[in-house]
Amino acid sequence: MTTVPALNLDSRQWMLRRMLEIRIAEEQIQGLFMQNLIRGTTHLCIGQEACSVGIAHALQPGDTVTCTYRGHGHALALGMTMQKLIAEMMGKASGACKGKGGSMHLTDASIGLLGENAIVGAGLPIAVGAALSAQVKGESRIAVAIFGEGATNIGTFHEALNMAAIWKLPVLFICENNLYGEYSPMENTTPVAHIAERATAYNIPGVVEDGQDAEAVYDAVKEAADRARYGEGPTLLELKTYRYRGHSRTDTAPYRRPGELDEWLKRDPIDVLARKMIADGQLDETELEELKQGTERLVFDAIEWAKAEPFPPIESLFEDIYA
Ligand SMILES: Cc1ncc(C[n+]2csc(CCOP(=O)(O)OP(=O)(O)O)c2C)c(N)n1
Ligand SMILES: [Mg+2]
Repeated sequence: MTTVPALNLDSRQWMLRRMLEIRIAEEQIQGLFMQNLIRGTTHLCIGQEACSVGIAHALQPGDTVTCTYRGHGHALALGMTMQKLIAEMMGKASGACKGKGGSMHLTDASIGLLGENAIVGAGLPIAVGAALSAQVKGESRIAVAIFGEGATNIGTFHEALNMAAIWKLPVLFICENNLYGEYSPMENTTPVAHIAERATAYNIPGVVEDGQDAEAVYDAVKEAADRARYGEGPTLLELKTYRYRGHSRTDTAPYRRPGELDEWLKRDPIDVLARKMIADGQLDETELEELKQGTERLVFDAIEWAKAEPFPPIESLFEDIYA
């Protein structure tokens, strides 16, 4: 981890807004799930918002992203509208996937989101394929695969890194290391302390970065993205982060170490950026409060709108499928 250069005011404001949108949307999504207005399951990324905005801000139009079921924040950061996101969660026809994908399958090619994926590790080979197509077609776009540290114990992780390394594909492998895979702490499942060390096996750069600092994330992703775009191949980037909530649904995470959550709360990603902006005279407490209230309105409006939207007709089950 190195000293992080400050981004310009527009970038900071964008990242702060988007992090607040993600945080408030996720909190409301949990409430909608408890009311049974969202069916199935949800995996919240509260606490990991700096990863979403830092990554998205470093990408260019045309770049593609695959991520996991814990991807609501990535979808919003890449530009999915709050309406499309909430409607999809609630299974409504106006959702991002016409109500047929739900929380774990958000997809929107128009913003480069090739999809969340419920199968651990499955997004990595898809990103390798997207990167290979860019290389074959001579296009300057890059592909990004975002996954958890648990996914690095899956075969697809190793196959994807190997293939990307030998072909020098323009792909970034970004691991959001939130210390837990479902209910297991990383040290019970993984023999290395830093996921980035696994890059050595594939002779590609392995970088560890602070996942709670949006500017640090941006900086690390930008550097790796530049390398990929200039034909220098893939990078494995590990973002050290933490999920405040349980793995999914109603998991209250009783398996955490005592005091661990409180330690991470001291470096909350929204506070980290807001404090820097306040220190630099770019924001004051009143403006921050107004920003929070404005964001709450945006989320509440989207929820009220989505509640009134229709479910897809039953015949639509047979649309948008391959046979
Ligand atoms: C191939 C496969 N194996 C197991 C599961 C069950 N499963 C769902 S999430 C998860 C943990 C993944 O942890 P991590 O990669 O760290 O991501 P996080 O949930 O922490 O973001 C597991 C084992 C699955 N969905 N897919
Ligand atoms: Mg994890």
